[in-house]
Amino acid sequence: MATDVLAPVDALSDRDRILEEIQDRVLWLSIHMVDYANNVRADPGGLKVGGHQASSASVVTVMTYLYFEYMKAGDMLSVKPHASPVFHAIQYLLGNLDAGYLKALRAYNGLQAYPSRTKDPDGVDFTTGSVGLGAVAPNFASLTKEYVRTHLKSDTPGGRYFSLLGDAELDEGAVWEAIADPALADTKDVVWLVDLNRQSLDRIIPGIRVRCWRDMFAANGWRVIDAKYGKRLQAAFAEPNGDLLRTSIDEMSNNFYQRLLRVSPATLREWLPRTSRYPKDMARLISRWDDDELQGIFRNLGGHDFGMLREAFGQIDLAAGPNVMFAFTLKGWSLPIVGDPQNHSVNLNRDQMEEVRVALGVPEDGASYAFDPGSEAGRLCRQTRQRLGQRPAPQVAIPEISVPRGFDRPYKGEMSTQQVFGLVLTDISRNVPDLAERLVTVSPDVASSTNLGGWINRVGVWSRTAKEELPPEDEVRPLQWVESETGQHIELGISENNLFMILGQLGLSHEMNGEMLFPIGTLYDPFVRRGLDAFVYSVYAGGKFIVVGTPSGVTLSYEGGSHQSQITPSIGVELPDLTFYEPCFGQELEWIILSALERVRLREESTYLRLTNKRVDQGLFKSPSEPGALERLRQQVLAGAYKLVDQSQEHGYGRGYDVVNIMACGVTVPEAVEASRLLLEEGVFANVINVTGPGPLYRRFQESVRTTMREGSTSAPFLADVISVGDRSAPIVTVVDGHPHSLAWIGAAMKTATFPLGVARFGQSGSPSDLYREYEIDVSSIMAACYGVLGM
Ligand SMILES: Cc1ncc(C[n+]2csc(CCOP(=O)(O)OP(=O)(O)O)c2C)c(N)n1
Ligand SMILES: [Mg+2]
Repeated sequence: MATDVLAPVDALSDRDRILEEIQDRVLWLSIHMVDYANNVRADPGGLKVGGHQASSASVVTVMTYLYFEYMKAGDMLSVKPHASPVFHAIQYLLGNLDAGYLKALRAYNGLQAYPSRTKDPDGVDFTTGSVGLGAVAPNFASLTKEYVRTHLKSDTPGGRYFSLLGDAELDEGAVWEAIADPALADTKDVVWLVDLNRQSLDRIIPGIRVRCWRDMFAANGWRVIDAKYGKRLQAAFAEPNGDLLRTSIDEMSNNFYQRLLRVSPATLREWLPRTSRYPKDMARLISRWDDDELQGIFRNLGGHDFGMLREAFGQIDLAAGPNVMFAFTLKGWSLPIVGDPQNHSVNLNRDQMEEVRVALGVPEDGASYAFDPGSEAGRLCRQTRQRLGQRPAPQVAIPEISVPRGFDRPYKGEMSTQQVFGLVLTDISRNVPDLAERLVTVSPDVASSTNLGGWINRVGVWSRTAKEELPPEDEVRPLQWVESETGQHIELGISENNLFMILGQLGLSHEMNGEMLFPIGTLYDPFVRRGLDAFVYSVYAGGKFIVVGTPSGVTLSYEGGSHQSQITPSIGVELPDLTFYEPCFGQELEWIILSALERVRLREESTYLRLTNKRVDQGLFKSPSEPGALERLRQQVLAGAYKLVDQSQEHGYGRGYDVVNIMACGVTVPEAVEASRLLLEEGVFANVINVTGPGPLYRRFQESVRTTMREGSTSAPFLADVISVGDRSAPIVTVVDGHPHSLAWIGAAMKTATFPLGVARFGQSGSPSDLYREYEIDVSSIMAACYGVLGM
């Protein structure tokens, strides 16, 4: 059993030596993975595979330090997109990744180009790729854990959240939107590590940026820590006249410093004195080091020095609030491409690879790149794996919550879907306690105007700070804003990016904390565009949530073109792992919300609901009394469409009659019903199909296409359950308060002539009827389109 007794690696100098050995191997593995993918693996297409050796090299020291010394079990790390090889290299050394994957970076079924929670095999904590988003995800994950802790009182592991980000990621507005949001201000267990290599993709980052960033973090309450100079450089500063070297390095531009990284030792010796006010003293100072020593000292930045990193990590104070460390590094550290301003996509050639392999003491190709288990490095790898636990973590069981299919509540009179949304939330809080206790709503300063008021009055607003006592007020306000640790609404500042980021992390609580949450976010529908990249990020990363865009379309009328959404239906239909609905009636929406919550529970999909503040006559919805028929209708609503007006059934018509199918979505359904009534007077039979969910409907079409491609035919043609055989060749008019393109495909799916109506120009202020007329989604336009498509 002797091998299981792990000798402690205590003495710091020994430890640093072992860390350096591991770091060198991590560096080798990272660049080897990129090299193999580009230069060794068969590439039939001849297309560049890509990968980032220089970006990886700049973080190998920090990541080695994190994993092999600092991190504890339960800690989570977001790794900057271009350092994915470093993450996988470490997982390989820890025994969490098979050696075969070292040859499969960017390969089909291999390792993804950028770290992916859902697609990589070795337990990525945070998906990254779109710069600035993965960087802030840990802050939202930390907030989520805090929410879980205060509500479910569960034993979620008390991990810390690290974000290792590229310095140019700080150019992204998403970063500052997150940092500035009051909801995130006091997240305590968050540490950002900025890989300050002072290079981005195209250029060297101007020095002024770094000074501004530090101030901006500090102004937002962050503790700012520097790992600027390594211990060797610090020792050099401590020499007589050493402060001359410090002043020179501090004052030289980033461009100048980077250039000096690439010059010969002789040139370095010649140019360094020129940067000093006391050139002779500087020349004397540096003359005490030989060429190798001088170059080593000049390059010895804090982010590549374990001693300095240990000291900087020691300054982290999690009780004080979020921490940020600026780790000064070199892009392409230890590689021949170091400091090259264009090194972002440059990879080493064969000779350079070989040179680096020898310099790093790596066994010849073909041998295992793992450490001998009996070696010191091998032992530290094993200790580290025991400390951090295995990856990926085992899956958590789905909670047994019985989500009802409906509430049997009648919807009467004139109601809007936005109003019904509020009622359904209240019904859940009254009737389904297991579900309600895990339901959390979020809104970027539009909670009341998106109808969350009733829910908020019931459940309160989440706040972790003690409430200030105010003098009593007589007036009873419709929206009571009671803040407490048990509130279930999280209010954000106006940032749609933050909304989608938090939805993604709340929506991953099941996987991250072992406690499922049912997150529902609301925002004005046009501003889905504003948060779109974060929306895509959160869905791609595997978050499961519901987002409600309301109000929507030109129906928002008086608010004008800047607030009227138009392209959002297309976003809803096209985003994978998302189901998009735009129902018209209360009963439909109730069924849809409950089914969306069930799909969150089953970890199947997220849902996007496009709602409206326009009230429509609920009497137009006919609820069958027979339970079987009612359930069939519910299924059709969820599957995306059902027939609301069936002229064949109501009035009968035979062959040769003028029949048209109007497929209408959301608020346009009553217009379509009225057009149908008027058309009947003219002898035209216009059925009305209520498209409740363009998303699932399009998916059904795709499924029928795929089945036909695979099997030559489908058992039932597309929409056979909704449009009967006799009506299948009838022409179609589609109507949506959004871009007509979003439903235009239905003609191809039905193989029949189709006129798509919708809003294809920017909107403007006016009453709904003014605008419906202007954008031709009113009753007369629908009638005209029916005549047109019938060729009348
Ligand atoms: C939103 C977004 N825009 C652009 C890119 C393309 N891009 C990839 S890396 C990069 C520069 C990154 O620089 P930095 O964060 O400093 O990382 P480094 O390569 O220096 O490690 C850019 C612009 C991207 N991935 N995401
Ligand atoms: Mg950089």
